[in-house]
Amino acid sequence: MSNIGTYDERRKNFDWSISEEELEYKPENVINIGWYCSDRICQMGKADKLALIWEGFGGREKKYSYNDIRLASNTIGDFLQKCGIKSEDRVCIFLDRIPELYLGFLGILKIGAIAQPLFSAFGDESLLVRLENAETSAIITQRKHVGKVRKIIDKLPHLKHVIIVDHDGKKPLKEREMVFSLEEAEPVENLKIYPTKAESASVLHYTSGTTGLPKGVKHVHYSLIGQYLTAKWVLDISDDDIYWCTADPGWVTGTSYGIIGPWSLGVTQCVLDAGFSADAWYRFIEKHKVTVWYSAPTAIRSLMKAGDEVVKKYDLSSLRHLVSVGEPLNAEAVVWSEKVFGRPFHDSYWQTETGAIMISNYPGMKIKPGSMGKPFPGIEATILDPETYNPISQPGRIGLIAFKPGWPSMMRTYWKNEETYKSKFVNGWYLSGDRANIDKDGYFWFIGRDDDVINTGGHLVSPFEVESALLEHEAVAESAVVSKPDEVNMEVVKAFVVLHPGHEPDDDMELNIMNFIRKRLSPLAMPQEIEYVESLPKTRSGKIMRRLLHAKEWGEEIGDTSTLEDE
Ligand code: 6R9
Repeated sequence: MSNIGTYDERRKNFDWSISEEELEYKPENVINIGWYCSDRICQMGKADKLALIWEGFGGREKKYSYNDIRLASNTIGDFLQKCGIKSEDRVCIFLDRIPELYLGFLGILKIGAIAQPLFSAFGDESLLVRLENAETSAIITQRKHVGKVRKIIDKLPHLKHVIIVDHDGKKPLKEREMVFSLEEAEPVENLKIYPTKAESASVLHYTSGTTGLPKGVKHVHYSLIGQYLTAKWVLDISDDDIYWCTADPGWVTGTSYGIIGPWSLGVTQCVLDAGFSADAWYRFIEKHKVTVWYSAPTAIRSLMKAGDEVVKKYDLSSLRHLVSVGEPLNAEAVVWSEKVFGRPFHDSYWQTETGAIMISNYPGMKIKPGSMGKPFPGIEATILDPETYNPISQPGRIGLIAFKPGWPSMMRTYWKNEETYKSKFVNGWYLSGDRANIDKDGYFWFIGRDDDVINTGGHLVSPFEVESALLEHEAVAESAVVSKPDEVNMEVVKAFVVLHPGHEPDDDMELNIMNFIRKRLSPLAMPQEIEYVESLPKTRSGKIMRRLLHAKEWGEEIGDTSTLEDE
């Protein structure tokens, strides 16, 4: 029997107090995610149980019990406090998926500070705008990433500490830099846990929109109530599972379900900090006997591409439940996974802003391949008419996905951007910014985004950010960025570029521009193709008509061009 039992029954009798009671939380009490994910599990008699099995490049392995993660997070929290970090200060984690990322996350929360995880492949410009906006006090990083911090530190007066976790003690430290080694530090047995309440800020995740700078999505400690129960009912995690979430905690899936969900349930989880290959992933599942696997469509499509033969080389019989998130999960991928793993991938839909899974396919519920499933019990979801913002009652009609506000893990605001936060609510609904329809059985079918944000391999990229970075390249006069179709990543970034006179549109220039973006922003934001054009289509008011370029790439109808400048 699955944890959720029968979906329809759960929906009928749902109250978030189910989660509060299981977590022994009473309104107005202290609620600290760092404590819930380590100390509480130890107090429940599971101190010696494995919390983390970590594997790095070349098969290097480390294991941590719940008592180990309790002590390690105490030790990091204590160190931060001694540096002068106080409650609500922002502490950025800029690390590869090494144990310090996971343990540091808990340590930051334990002292009441706000964790700001950032993807370690980010370039200096991506890092700068996010640290500037959050007025971050400290950054925890590695030797190999510290160069990016050094490049921008003069522009960051709030950043008082650059903490390097793997310093070899040889190279001299620069201004504001300091060394912390988890292995060498004296373990701190007793740390005073900061008495955070339901509405105390916990995590700040940055997400990209069509326009403007990335937005800092503010979450609070009460989000645990949602993350715990969704991990239990959707991912179906139980005590003796071995759980693997393939997402990086630089993104919300990697924190909500790569740290908080599984550890608040006291389960053993695995982390693989190595590059992707089908063999490496299957070997990892076989070796650690992974039972529950949370991954993403791009990874699944890459595994499909690697073929069925490679699957047969490994014993994957431990796998019990498979779930996917981040982008549309095509029906073929569901059918394929059923064929080769004997289990279908269950699609789940949610956002950085929602903090936890909103729509999903549940264990025991009939899956319609290609559909996202149904709203989580306790979540009221609808499709709104894009003109009137009223719910659409006819099955199959496309509209905007919207949710009735009030679930525990909902963002509380965009950092220093209350106006944009408010603009997300209309007629008492939260607008997701995605389009879908609902069939006659209540299943949601994803159609697309309602903005220009590019979802490449499950990662959101802002065309505006890439266009702005392109303009900083000396050869680029104008640019427009759209997505183009891609077999594995669904879509990738494509840039249209007008060069300044005197610059040649040759292969060298293309590579040069691509690398410029990769270094400044990230490998994800790097255009996979650059097309040189004489001019860009613009509206009479001078705005670039991305819609036209997008339609051309996707072979779609161009639609209304009546505001085009050249007509
Ligand atoms: C958790 C996460 C959110 C956006 C979301 C939507 C897309 C997520 C999806 C999906 C189709 C799914 N998305 N899950 N699209 N099917 N099952 O991914 O958060 O990085 O904020 O992205 O991703 O467009 O609005 P985030």
